[in-house]
Amino acid sequence: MSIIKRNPENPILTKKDIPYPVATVYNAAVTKFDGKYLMLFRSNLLNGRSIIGLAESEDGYHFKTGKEPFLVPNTDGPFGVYEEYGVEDPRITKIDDVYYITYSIYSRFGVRNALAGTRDFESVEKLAMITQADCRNVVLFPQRFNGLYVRLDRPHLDINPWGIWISYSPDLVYWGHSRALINPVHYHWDETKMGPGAPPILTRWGWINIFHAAYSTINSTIYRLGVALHDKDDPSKVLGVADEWILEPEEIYETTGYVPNVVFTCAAIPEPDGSIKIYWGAADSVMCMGEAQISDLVELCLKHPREAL
Ligand code: BMA
Repeated sequence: MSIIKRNPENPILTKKDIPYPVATVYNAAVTKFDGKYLMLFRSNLLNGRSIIGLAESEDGYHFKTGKEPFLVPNTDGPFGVYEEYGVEDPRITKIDDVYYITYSIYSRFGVRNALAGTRDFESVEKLAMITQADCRNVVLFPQRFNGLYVRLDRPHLDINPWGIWISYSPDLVYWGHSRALINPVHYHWDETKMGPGAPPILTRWGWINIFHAAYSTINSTIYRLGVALHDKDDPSKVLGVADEWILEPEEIYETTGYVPNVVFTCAAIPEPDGSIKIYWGAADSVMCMGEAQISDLVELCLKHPREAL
């Protein structure tokens, strides 16, 4: 039996639900705000470039979309230069009273990552561009460690398959002390590349890091989800990386679409009963979700681990 139980109503959000013209709805951030679930989802416009829309839900399963997009590329200033080709794959982390949004920005200069902030999901302020090219998948931890903010990300390398790194910052803008934490394993389901997925979630066993990884076959590249556990007080200590994936493309809405054979996450929400809601984009076309037990994910990391590096 699969460790993640798919919602029988999947896909939970598609382009048909969006009141403005888009080709896709996927790779969404989700957070709890004011007693509701708020989702920021990526959509390709009909010219192929991406914007970010807003949806909300009472129960985490049924989402209603806002009338207008929430975050779109700037057309001038420094953000305008680097967002020219679109804004993609948001993640939300609440730190103190601010909901921080990290997202990928594309331009002729490559892909890098930006940071925005909101307190109310009505207005949003773009704060800084926080990586150079080429890097993607920045997720923030929701607290400071020894006074420093911490993030996971995924730089692009020439001489090694791409893996998960950690960095530190005094102010969320300037980042350093970077080091590699989890690398793809040769001839394994994550061998082509991997990257952070949902912002890390604190459990009594440590931080759960739900990531994505890709495996290239002669036919296509398959994106699956995996899980790792990091030490509560020092997230650079990886306590275990589950050897097996936790989700792979199986349903028709995951195996066919804009990019077939993709499940890709930017969000997971822990619930008080020990379950976790995991949200994923399927085939770069629609939004899906499913549920798991946090203790099962932790057990998988600790019982059948593989080497982190
Ligand atoms: C990655 C990113 C994701 C996308 C995935 C599958 O490299 O571009 O946004 O979901 O590929 O196409």
